[in-house]
Amino acid sequence: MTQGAHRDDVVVIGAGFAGLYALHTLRGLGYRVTVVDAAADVGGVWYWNRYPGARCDVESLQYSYSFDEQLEQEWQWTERYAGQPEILRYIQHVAERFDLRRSIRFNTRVVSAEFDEVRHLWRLRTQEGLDLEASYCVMATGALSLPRLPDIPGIESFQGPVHHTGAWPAQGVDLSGLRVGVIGTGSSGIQVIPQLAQHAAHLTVFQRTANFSIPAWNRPLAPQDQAAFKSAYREHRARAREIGTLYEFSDKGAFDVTPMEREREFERRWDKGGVNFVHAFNDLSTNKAANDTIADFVRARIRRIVKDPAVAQSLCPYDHPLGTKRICVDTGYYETFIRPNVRLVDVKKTPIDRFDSSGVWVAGQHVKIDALVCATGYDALTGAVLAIDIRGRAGSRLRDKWAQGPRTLLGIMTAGFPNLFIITGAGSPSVLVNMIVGIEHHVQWITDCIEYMKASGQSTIEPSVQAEDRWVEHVNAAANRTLLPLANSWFLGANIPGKPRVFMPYAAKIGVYRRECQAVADKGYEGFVLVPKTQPLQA
Ligand code: N01
Repeated sequence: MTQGAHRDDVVVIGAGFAGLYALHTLRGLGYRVTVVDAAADVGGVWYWNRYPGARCDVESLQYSYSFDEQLEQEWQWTERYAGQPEILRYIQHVAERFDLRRSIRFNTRVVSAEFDEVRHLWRLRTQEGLDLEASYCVMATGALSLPRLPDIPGIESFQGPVHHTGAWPAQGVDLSGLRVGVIGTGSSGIQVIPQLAQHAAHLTVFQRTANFSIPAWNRPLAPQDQAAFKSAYREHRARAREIGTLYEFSDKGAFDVTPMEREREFERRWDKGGVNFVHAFNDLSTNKAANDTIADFVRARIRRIVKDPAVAQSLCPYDHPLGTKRICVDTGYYETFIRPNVRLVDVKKTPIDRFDSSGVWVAGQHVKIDALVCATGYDALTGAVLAIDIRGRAGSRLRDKWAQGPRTLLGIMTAGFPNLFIITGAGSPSVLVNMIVGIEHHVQWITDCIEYMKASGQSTIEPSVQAEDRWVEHVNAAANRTLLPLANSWFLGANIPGKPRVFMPYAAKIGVYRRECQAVADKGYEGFVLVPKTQPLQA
């Protein structure tokens, strides 16, 4: 053992939904587990995303753990879509209820992880100088957890406060009465902009790409509705394991009905609110002409809300099919642009030249701002994994291996990096489905795998290169059957200059994917190379 290293069976990086459930499950089976997290407490993305308006767009009764029926029944959600404070309270409640904090080291950032081929274990180093060792390393690092600030010339010279939505100060930020600039109109921007507009003296929104957004129509949850849903929780959860989120899927194509019927269906779903809107017909994600009908409907709605034709035109997305960038769900987003204290700057037409100490230069004009909010997104799916210097067999670096894009088998493991598991990573449905459904599935699969390893006397497991290659092809083929690769989205890494353009999540129904994972396990981890305890690891 490294001098002073802390030794466990499993080390888990991240104390969000994934890390906490992994800890609860593995510790419950008698494994020694340590969780490390850079934050001061549990919560993961819900710890960091405290910006005003932060809210989940999966309904709260579905965006919750299913592993404990008592927890499920006792926790009372107050709104249709829970806000960040309520979700964080829920996660804190789970940590207390299952006594999880005692196994978590907070304020601890892992900087490197190296596989020791002689001792068959992972050696981890933290920024604080702590050494950890474990037979298994579980990356519960989150798909959207490495915030990205815009690299606009001069931004470092701006003298006012700069806040990224994904690293919002825990004590909150008072922007009332200030001239505020906000960059970014993805899900975070669309949520924070209406809130900022209410408090700022003036708000300038710098939009690079217009996005499609659907009203949430959030509301308090009626006790009888909550009770009714909970009385059928087992059926709802079983269905969610098949389809992700309990949307109302249609068995009709957009052109199987008359234009009037189609319009009525879009209206009905718009009036109900939320992501369910995009499932109005079964070919909207695969047929561009069908997609045009729903995109036209949303553009007409934008024009109906925003009367200024030039502003409305800028807010209308034309450069990607609806749903190929993650659909946004809002509360009063388009209405915000009617306010007299809000100005939209379309930076595709009038690019940001540079920042200076007191504001932004746009097309030769100076826009004075006192504070800047960056809702500029994340180095998604691979960013937080590769932020750690991970070295596998023969000292090979994961950053080098993934230089042309992530390569995994089932999205869970990668060849050459034995006993390293990734939760909801690239190559799994991940961000395309309800994250908690995906997390619970992965934790269960990983736990079963570790139990199998123990029962059968195995020391290491990793994918074979051939099986991994087949899986990568399979994931690409699934994406190519949809319209998803048509947008310059973070799904493809398009938001990060130099990031390889590879569609990262697996665009299959979670039920299909679960069966694929189960089949692999049932066949004794087919496609994986297992090395028994007595045998040295082959190079
Ligand atoms: O990030 P994004 P996000 N100059 O990458 C713009 C989840 N989430 O934090 O599109 C100007 O989507 C960028 O422009 P463009 C959800 O999965 C969920 O909003 O690259 N603009 C874009 O408009 C979501 O999809 C919830 O041209 C720049 C924006 O910044 C994911 O997190 C809430 C720029 C970034 O949008 C990420 O969402 C919040 C620059 N230099 C988040 N750089 C809910 O559950 C970037 N942009 C509701």
